[in-house]
Amino acid sequence: MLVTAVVPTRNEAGGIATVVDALRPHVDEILVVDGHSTDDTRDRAEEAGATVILDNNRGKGDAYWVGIEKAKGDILVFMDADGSHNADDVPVLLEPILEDRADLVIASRHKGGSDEWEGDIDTWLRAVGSGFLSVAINMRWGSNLTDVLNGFRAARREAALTAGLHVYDFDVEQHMITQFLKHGFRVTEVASHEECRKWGNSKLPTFRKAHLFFWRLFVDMVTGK
Ligand SMILES: Nc1nc2c(ncn2[C@@H]2O[C@H](COP(=O)(O)OP(=O)(O)OP(=O)(O)O)[C@@H](O)[C@H]2O)c(=O)[nH]1
Ligand SMILES: [Mg+2]
Repeated sequence: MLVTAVVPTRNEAGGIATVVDALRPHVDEILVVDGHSTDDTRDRAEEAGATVILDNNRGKGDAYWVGIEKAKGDILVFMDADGSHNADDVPVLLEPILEDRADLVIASRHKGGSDEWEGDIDTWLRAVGSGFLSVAINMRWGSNLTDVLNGFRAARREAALTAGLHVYDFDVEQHMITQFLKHGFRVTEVASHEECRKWGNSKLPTFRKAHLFFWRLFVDMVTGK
């Protein structure tokens, strides 16, 4: 089975080469899906050996869908480009899919911990919001998830294409899970430790975008596939 890493980037020149280097031993293809960065992200990624493509400039969710469509791999690994995810955990993410126990595997910070949680009110709000969304999704679809907003995950590409994604923004993480569950695919979690962003700036203004996640939960709950 071929494995493609899908790495969404927007202005991550500071560390994209490090991320590509770290992923290389674990995957067959590295697809950097760039959101029209204004720094040297694309050049740095290409120099490091990644295949670089542009998304449609609509947000992280857009990058995910472009990556799903363009990837050559049978399994996709989604990993952020800010140094917060540990590429050495990729084999742990892949295992449930390779053993045919899951179609989507989420790296859980509740099982592996997160340095980001030792932060300010902003990170506290994220943790509480993520917990609420996880509980709501579990109650609605009978799943047993703890970290539905974590971007570090692996998916069977065929299942991702069947499930489909209809969102363009940061609500893509929870939406991917609800789409898989709606289509009867198996979603599970493994432990993975998250570190704080190591370079560049956050693209997610927590307070300004908080409504996005709750609105998406509502829409996904009341609509069909
Ligand atoms: N292609 C694309 N990538 C994006 C976009 N917005 C964010 N990203 C990337 O998505 C990943 C996650 O973004 P982050 O800003 O780290 O979001 P976060 O992890 O929720 O927040 P922090 O880690 O606190 O900064 C990073 O690799 C970003 O570069 C976008 O609009 N398009
Ligand atoms: Mg991040």
